[in-house]
Amino acid sequence: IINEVKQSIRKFPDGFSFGAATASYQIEGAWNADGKTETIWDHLTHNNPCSVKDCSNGDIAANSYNLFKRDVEMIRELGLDHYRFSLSWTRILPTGFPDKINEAGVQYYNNLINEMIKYNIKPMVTLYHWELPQKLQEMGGWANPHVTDWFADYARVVFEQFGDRVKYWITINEPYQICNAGYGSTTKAPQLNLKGIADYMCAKNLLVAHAKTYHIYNNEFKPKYGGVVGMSMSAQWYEPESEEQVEAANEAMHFGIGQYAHPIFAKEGDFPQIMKEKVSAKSAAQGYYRSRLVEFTEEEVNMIRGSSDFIGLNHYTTYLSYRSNVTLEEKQDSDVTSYQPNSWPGSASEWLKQIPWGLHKLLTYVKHNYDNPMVIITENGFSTLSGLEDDDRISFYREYLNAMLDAIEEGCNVAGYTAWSLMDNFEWLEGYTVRFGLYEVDFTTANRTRTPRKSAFVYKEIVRSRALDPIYEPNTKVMTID
Ligand code: PNW
Repeated sequence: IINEVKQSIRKFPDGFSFGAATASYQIEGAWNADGKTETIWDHLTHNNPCSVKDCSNGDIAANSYNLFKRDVEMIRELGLDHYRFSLSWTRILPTGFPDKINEAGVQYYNNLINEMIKYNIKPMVTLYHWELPQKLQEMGGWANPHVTDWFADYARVVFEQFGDRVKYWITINEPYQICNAGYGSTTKAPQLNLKGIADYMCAKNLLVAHAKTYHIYNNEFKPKYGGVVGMSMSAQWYEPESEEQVEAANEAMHFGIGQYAHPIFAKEGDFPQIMKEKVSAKSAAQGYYRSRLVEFTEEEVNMIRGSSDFIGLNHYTTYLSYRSNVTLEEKQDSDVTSYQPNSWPGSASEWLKQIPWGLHKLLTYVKHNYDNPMVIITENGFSTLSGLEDDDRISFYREYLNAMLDAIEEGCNVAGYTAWSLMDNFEWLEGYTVRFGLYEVDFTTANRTRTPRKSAFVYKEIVRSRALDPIYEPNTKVMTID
């Protein structure tokens, strides 16, 4: 039997890039060190602390601001090709604007990048993983159209400082969480809770900001540095509950990944037609004088269309969808309900069920709807409670990687895979109650000791062998750098 298994071991394509990801607020700590100023997540956790499950915050987090050398050591232990991390806007620009560049903040990221380059690890840098400068929020944040220039100016500073060494850029992480959650609900900063209004203003401005940034890089930096720029989309899969519900699930996709991917990757650009129609009709019926969906000008449609070299997919889970009669009072513009059956295998997070075939279907959807773009899976991972024996996480990674290989064999253009996360971190409103790390972090000790979980050893073997051995059992005694 073992021989049969060994013969069926699947290989990853040549040149495929393996990595792991983190985000600045979730790991760095040092929230006000060396000139850094307040962001919307500092503001939320300090002013509304118990909207976080354990009333915790990211003031210290995993203390990566001081422990970045250990982080790079972990990346070397795992043998990763790339490491995806994000920059804190106010660490670099304390006013939010380029009038004052904070040398200490720039130095921190230079130290981290240089340490990675020294060991041949490719930096994949996210400019914005949810930490808007608080002062910019007070001026409306992503709902203020001027944010498109604030963001583009920040991006230009970043390209000037780090562009010589960073070849993979992600402008923005998960617009859906920024706008729909942060502006349309209270589940992310700035907890504005203006669903159907502020989330759509945010969506428009964010896409324009992204496109301006893409064109700045393309015109001014790409000729000398030759890197690529994309965006990371929250990309969950919506499966029809039955054969009759194909249209409903399709609508859920358009209101999910489509809201942000369609304007960039679809041939015709712009928000999906179904979104434009539904929001416009509902707005009229509700007594608004114009559609709550803030529409793009033709010039903006053209500027946004094609403004990415690759699509970053943050994929975790799958939902079942069916058509439902949503009333005008419900403030929901899609006429679809989505849910996860209790029978689906769960994780430590209520929303995260393990459905690997959802990734296969998602990649197929992206290939068909967006003209087979280059895909980088920029996040995929599983939550547990603390503890080093994480067989559930191991099976999650194996099965999702297997589903990804199904898609690649069918011609999906997937160039890289990034595990979320390198280490345990501040999980937003879940605080430190759930863990996503390949490495466990001990948040009770001052030195935030990092210890590899069993999944770290298995992932390391996958990366080393460039293959998926379904029965490999690691020796978890010693982690080494090979
Ligand atoms: C991502 N969902 O957020 C973020 O990019 C990370 O910062 C975060 O730590 C990680 O996933 C785990 O939560 C998501 O509801 C939040 O499907 C919600 C969903 C997906 C991703």
